[in-house]
Amino acid sequence: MIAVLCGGVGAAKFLDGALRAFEGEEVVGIANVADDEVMHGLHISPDIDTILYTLSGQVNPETGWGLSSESWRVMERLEKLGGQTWFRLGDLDLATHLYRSARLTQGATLTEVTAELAESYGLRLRLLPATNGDLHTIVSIRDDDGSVREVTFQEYFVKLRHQPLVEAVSYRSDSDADPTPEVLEALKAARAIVIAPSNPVLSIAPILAIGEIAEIVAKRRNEVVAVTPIVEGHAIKGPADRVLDSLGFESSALGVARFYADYSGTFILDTRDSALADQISSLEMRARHTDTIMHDTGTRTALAEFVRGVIEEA
Ligand code: FO1
Repeated sequence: MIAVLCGGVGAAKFLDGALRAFEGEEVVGIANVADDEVMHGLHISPDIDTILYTLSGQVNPETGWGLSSESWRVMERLEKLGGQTWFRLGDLDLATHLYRSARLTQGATLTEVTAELAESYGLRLRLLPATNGDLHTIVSIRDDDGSVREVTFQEYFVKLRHQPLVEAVSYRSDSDADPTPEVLEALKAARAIVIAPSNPVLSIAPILAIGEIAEIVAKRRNEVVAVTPIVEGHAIKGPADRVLDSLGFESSALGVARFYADYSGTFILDTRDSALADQISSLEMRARHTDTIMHDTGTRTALAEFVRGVIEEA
């Protein structure tokens, strides 16, 4: 069994390839839930939903989130009513949020509801939220007048279109943001742990902010393989490069490797960055390189197959 620490779009594509590359072996996705937010009274789990929709072949390919054949009648009417509409919820996407929110209100855990949704969307992997508790990524941004204020992740990412300068990112949890028993069991039982090509600060760090998860991953560092989300200094999607910069991490594959140095003994670079291999080796990390840009099923599968080869190198 392979456990994969996952964020949003990049992770969903990697999991799609992993299901093919690790054919016949269980793949368990451990998903970031610190982007979750309650809006309109609905519990929204964007990284989980991006994985559900991508792996069921229904994701909107242009955006990487939401559903491909979607209508927006509810949002149009909500706009007329003067409701909040900066976070776009399609009519069919709303069904997922309505289902999840009703089940949570009935007392189900996010783990149970995610398993039910994975079943309904026909997923062939186990998808586990990193925690059932409240864990939120909070972004401290500097406004034009120089003042610093804290916003939720979705406010930064969507409402402010990740334009503001990021002063800091923190991961807030109330007392019960513990890892779920299923997550701990998967991390201990996995023959390898993969850190998917997700935003290290916005998607992976919140998972590693859960103490027991960080401990197990660090202890199993020799069986951990991290895949770079940054190629030639740029993120394939989203603000990973700029956020890394603003947090003092060089927005390069080397910066990401440094970020993961305590947790991963192996780092997969893109071949375009293979010149960085020596510097990565000096972090006591095995550096391997391949084509890491996933633009179709073939490249997703090839990347996952390469990771499998690296895992089985030992
Ligand atoms: N991202 C946007 O840029 N604009 C949106 O209006 C938006 C709506 C949305 C609705 C449901 C959902 O699951 C995701 C949505 N996202 C939207 C993407 C979301 O902000 C990101 O997927 C993650 O939070 C970061 O990976």
